[in-house]
Amino acid sequence: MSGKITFTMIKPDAVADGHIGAILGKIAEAGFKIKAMKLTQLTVADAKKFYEVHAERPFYGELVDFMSSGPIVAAVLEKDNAVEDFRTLIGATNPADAAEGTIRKMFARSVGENAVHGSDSDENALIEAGFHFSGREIF
Ligand code: ABT
Ligand code: MG
Repeated sequence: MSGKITFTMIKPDAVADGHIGAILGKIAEAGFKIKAMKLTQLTVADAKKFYEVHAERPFYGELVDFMSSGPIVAAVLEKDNAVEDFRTLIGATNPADAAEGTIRKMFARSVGENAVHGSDSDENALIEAGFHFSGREIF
């Protein structure tokens, strides 16, 4: 059993496609508690910083443009084993490879516009939560 916190974003594609409510429903149904949440938009600088680890990858430019293209929902979620269980719930990065019933299988457009983000480690969950929320916005 690992940490209790993960960080998620409902990405611009899923917000534009009207899936906020359905995705939050899946998240609640899976037993995650919402600790912080807001509708916001990443600037180009925010998106570059958030995805810095991918700076050398060929898809970085498109990724930054996409992630800053429209509003997102940012949220901090709590559950036992949060990081791993949330990544199971969202499914593989490429929706074509994602299991039936996962959020990406149901709502993602493509590998580059894949509906949701989930932190990939306990350490990154805390960094990402701190990137979007101050202490008094996390309950
Ligand atoms: P994130 O939750 O967005 O971090 O996705 P995930 O951890 O599942 O996958 P990674 B490898 O971190 O992908 C980051 C973003 O880059 C996009 N991407 C990835 C591509 O567009 N092409 C690719 O070939 C790969 C490997 C998918 C992710 N984001 N979006 N949107
Ligand atoms: Mg990732």
